[in-house]
Amino acid sequence: MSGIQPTGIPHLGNYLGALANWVKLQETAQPHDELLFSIVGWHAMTLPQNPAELAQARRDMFAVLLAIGLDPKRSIIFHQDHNQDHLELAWILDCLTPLGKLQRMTTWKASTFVMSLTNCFEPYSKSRLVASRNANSESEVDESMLNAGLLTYPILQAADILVYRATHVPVGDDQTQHVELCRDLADTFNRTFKAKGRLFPLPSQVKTNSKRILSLKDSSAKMSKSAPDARSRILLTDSGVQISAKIKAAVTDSLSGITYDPVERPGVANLLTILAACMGKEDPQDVVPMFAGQGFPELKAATAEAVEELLKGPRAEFERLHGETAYLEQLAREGAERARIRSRQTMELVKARVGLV
Ligand code: AQP
Repeated sequence: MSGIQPTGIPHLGNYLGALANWVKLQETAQPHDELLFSIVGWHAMTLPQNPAELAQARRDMFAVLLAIGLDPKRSIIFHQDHNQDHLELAWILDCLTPLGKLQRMTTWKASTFVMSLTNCFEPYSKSRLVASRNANSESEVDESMLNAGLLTYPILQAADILVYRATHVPVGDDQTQHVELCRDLADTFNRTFKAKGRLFPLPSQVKTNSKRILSLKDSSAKMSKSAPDARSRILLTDSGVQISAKIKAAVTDSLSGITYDPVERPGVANLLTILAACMGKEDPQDVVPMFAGQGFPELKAATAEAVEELLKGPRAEFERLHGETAYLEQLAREGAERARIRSRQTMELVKARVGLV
């Protein structure tokens, strides 16, 4: 089970960090494995959203998931907000979660600081983004001003997983703490309502080798859908010309030559990471020898070409699919129904255990 927020067209970071792995999992799964991939609209609401843009982003995201190769015959692809069981379980888990546990989440702790987006030296966190949008200053923010969803969304994430009694969660390192919380909540539920034995398996995080892709404009931040500068990210739907222009304008440094040094030369390291990932190489060091005696123009040209090669198939498929509204809606309905059949079984057992029959 994994999910992605409909907060815009996915970017290269989402693709290399998550979506490409989902497709790999689908290709390598055993016939009895069940795969669920969700577009998590309720999570998107933790940030202020324009309703028309959110509606469009939900539709686009569904088309993107098909365009990259997820197959609705093999995987259950659905909108989280089409299945109320997530919310019902989230409430029950809310009532089992000490407030202190949520306040210790690093994503929440980051929300007590306000930094301007251009100056922030850590990857964007939602909380910081909200805080900086709302307060527009660099002072400490009063956490009582932040919306409650920012505090409790890790519980909703746990419910997204546990409502299907999922066993494996393919997510990046930034989600380790949330998967730990999910395991804790599963264990707490199992121990609190143990009359008929353990109900929830403790899900494991499936770690991938994929690297964080950084913003093309600010190497101290990750590439992000919500970052204000559109030139900081490459979208899955960008044309070859747009890809070249964005990479040409990507930040590098004032040193000469090409070396891989993520600490001293994060901008160059980011381009090498992107190039290596697009060429199917795990270690960015492996592509450094390609640029012996060369400089940034050659690195940028090779990176743009590799990105275009990687994205042109999904882009063409997205263009073909995204106007097929009735077809996409039909698939979304079917996906949600398949998801509900599974979650309903869990919720019947949950409700019987807690006494809400
Ligand atoms: N820059 C990145 N590099 C590698 N992986 C990334 N992911 C996100 N950004 C990068 C991974 O993509 C998956 C889906 O992300 P999400 O949309 O659910 O949430 P996010 O991490 O908050 O992604 P964004 O793009 O930054 O969205 P916004 O701006 O809306 O918050 C996750 O597995 C994530 O690790």
